Amino acid sequence: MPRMTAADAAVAILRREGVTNAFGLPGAAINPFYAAMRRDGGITHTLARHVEGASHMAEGYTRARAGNIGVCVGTSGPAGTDMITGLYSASADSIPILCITGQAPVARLHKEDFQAVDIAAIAGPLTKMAMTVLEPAQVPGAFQQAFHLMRSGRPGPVLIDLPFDVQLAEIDFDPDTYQPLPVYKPAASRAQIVKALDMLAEAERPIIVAGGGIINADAADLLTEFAELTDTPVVPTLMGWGALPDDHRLMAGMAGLQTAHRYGNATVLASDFVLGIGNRWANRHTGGLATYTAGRTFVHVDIEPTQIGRVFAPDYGIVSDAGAALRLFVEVARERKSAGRLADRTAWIEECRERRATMQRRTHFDNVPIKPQRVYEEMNRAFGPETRYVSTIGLSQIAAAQFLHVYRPRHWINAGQAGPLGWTTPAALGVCVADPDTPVVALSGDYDFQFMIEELAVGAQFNLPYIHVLVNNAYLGLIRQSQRGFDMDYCVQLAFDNVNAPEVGGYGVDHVKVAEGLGCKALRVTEPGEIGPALEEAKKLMAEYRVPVVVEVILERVTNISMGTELDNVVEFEDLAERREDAPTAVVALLD
Ligand SMILES: Cc1ncc(C[n+]2csc(CCOP(=O)(O)OP(=O)(O)O)c2C)c(N)n1
Ligand SMILES: [Mg+2]
Repeated sequence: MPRMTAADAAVAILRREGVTNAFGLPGAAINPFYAAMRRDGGITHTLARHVEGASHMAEGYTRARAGNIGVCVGTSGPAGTDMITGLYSASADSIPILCITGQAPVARLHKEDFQAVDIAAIAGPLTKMAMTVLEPAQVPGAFQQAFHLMRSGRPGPVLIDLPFDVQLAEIDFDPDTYQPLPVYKPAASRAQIVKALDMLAEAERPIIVAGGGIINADAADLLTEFAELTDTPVVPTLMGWGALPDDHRLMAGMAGLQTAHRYGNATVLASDFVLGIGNRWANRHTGGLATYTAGRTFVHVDIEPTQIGRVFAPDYGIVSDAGAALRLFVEVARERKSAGRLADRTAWIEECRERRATMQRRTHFDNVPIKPQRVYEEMNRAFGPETRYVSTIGLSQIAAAQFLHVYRPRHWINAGQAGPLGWTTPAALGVCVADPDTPVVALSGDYDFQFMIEELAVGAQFNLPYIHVLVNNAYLGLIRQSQRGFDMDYCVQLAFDNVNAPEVGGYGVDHVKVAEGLGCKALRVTEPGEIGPALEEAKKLMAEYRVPVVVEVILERVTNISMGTELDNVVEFEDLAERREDAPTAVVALLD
């Protein structure tokens, strides 16, 4: 039997489970694992500049491609606690990442050793398994189980904590005969799908709410086929955005309190039946449940049995992987179609499309300082359907969801539930590592950008080029807007006179200088007409220098973005589009 250190066995298992990349930073307590990675030579390591950054890089890496599992590695103590935010955003969005930490030697765990912290206990509620491996011979089983859990059922992260002496201990392990454990994914029965389709057939105004579970199951094509077969309009959730292309005739718009379209909400409110697939009825999607559910019948398909009924009781629940359910939905719908048993939905589809063509928000403003809406209009012009967008939270992200267009699954990469500021830059870098051939465009507000700004140096060091659109209002904009309810503007200002950069006009941080200092390229624009040319210039700079390129757009300080507390009371703050020229990049042209 081959003998090797437990750390060597761990690395051998990573390789056999398909891992080719890791994100992290070493420390004394994890050096044996780094030594094993070095001996193996098959894992490309990206050195983060902040350990939280490594965890978000791992998330970006997983989210970019079906089957990927991002691995982040850190030492004992603060490295593990830094990665807790990544474990939270991964678990909240059902994203598998494997977090590996070093730990004090087993015999010293109880002695308050240097950087000994009970990271497994801290990570417990955020992971599918969090384990400090105390016996070297358990290391292979812990890793094998980790991959089984991350891939089974509702995907999510795992933490494995390896004491220093456990990593170094020699064990018997045969990598050649190692085999991944089977993956468990519940699948709907035909009877369940028939029943759901019978309920859909009885409806007059049905919609599908398409969640991130469809993206996780790599089942966007099946969703599209099913929607087309049954002529059912689709409302993607924020995590499901891209499952159906934005220019598809059945795309009905997103619904919700913030990241939503006016026509999306109106269509949900007009519907009488909702088939939710791989979604979790997030509160920013539903708003008040009385409004959301009144007069509608609900079927909920989810891979996790305890998700059915968690937020409200559906009329019918099916426990299934989204892909397995959709395969059967397509099969039964095909049979019904050829038997001429599917309802004619022409009038309902036309009604939804009409809403899309009349209920648009205005994007075309010529104001200086620039209004944010105009930035997204210019981005729609500059970036094609192949673009992958990455964002996290803020007015910037909310407006992006209202105005940008997404055409493919995994092309809107967003920390939907947790929304940690600082997520965007490292996640974008993880996406670049996962797919160097697809253009990546990150979007941040100034505050999100300043969290984890140092990770730009990782992009410069490892030649991970992407465009980072930075919309700068020198405000914690989303929080400023929500403070209107308290009649205050308190502790949310980021503006100051920068003694080194009078040219930023009181907007505080000179992001261009910082980005350049970190080895990136950066441009700043202050007039709407400059945005388009700057984005084109950024593409050239990115190709020439192979580093992240920041395009900072100086916005007007105060712009309120549409939002509300119920689907039927979203407040509009700006003029609505009345003519085509008001929303020139809208996918469906405004009816004249
Ligand atoms: C780690 C963390 N702390 C606090 C928040 C709360 N928060 C959400 S958005 C926001 C302000 C974001 O400002 P900015 O990035 O400039 O975007 P803007 O809203 O101005 O477009 C804050 C503080 C958060 N999401 N994450
Ligand atoms: Mg801001």
